[in-house]
Amino acid sequence: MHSTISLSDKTNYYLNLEEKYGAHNYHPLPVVLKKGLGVHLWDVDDKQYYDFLSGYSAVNQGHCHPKIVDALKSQADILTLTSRAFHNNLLGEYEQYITSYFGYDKVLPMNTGVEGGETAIKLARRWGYQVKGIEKNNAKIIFAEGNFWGRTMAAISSSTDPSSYNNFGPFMPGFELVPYNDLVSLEKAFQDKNVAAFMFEPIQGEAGVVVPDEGYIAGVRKLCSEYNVLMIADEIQTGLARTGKMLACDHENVKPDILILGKALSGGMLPISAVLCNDEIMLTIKPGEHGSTYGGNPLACKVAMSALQVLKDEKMAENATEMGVLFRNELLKINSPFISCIRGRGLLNAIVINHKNPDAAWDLCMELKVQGLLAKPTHGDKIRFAPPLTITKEQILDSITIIKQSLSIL
Ligand code: IF1
Repeated sequence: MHSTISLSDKTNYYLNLEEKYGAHNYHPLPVVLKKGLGVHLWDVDDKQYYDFLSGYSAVNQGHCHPKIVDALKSQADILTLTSRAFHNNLLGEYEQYITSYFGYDKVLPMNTGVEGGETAIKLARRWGYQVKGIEKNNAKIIFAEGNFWGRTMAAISSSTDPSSYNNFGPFMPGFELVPYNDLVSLEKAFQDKNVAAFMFEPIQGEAGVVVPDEGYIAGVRKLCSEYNVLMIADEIQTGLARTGKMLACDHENVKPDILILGKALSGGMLPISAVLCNDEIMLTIKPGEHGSTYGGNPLACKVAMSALQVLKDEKMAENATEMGVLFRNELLKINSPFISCIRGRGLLNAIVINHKNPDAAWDLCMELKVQGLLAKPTHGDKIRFAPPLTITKEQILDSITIIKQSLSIL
């Protein structure tokens, strides 16, 4: 498709199966992985790679973390799903664990990240009607341009990316957009009394790791409090130690009204998401008004507690801070004319490629793959670098050597 490279027969066998029998809703790098451990992945030809994507930040704890695998395996033998028609002996303990971990009254467990977003919006609308006193069906939710929170109809209804929403209409009403990192526009939008919530990412992931100005998150908090609008932080990608703090909002000592978690909440084991907030918001939803077959299942509860405990025990936020600084500094030292920008926080980083060849970012990722490092281009010219948070100094320096060598093909 882009540059021509030779792939093994084995690799081609798997690519052809997917091409023939799977929906064509992705354009992956042509590598077929069969094993992972820590920061490493192995393909079907036993070639080893550094993983610089971490399953889009779902495997912050590293691949197949032994403690999380243990939690999964041991619980799988005992009980995996009851549905919420009955109680299970792990749900309450998990709810107690995660609410005290993050300091909220209550949690609502779901599965995928996008379901967490949907849940947050339902809570905000309900709160808008019952607590704030917005007239029936008039509630508005504000989003930031460039947002990404998933692929459901509601999620694409707030999207400004045509490849997300084009030809999927009609869309969800009651959503409005403001520019990201712009408090003046946000305050303007808040003049409308029907605004129930502002939902945003403390760092925009899909947009290409867009880090807002210092003070933005605290500014959002201030405006939300001032105008009685709920602050909803989507920390599905930025959360759980990725940016060097347990939550990206912690960088500005801010507590959102509604916190959405996903991805690394399971360390890559199974889809687990959670929405946290206090009683005034959470208790507006009554029995029968929201839920999910798998939400709060005992297997997920056990895995999530283990995944969260591992983050703390192994000081992964601290390591993300240190390794992130080292990584960006070493990248800067390469001093490549083709890297026009290096940005990020902790181990959520991206570079912007500046090259006359529009396929340069893809070609670079293909060369990185040859050299033993996996990363994926996004929006044509950006490459995200987000290894598991367990990465060591030695491994960072080794990765930098690979990146430096790979840049020489451009
Ligand atoms: C795909 C990017 C990452 C998210 C935030 C909610 C969700 C996501 C901030 C939904 C999901 C994904 C999904 C993945 C690609 C991806 C992504 F490339 F789009 F930007 F992570 F970097 N909020 N992010 O980033 O969570 O329902 O998927 O569990 O292939 O769509 P989900």
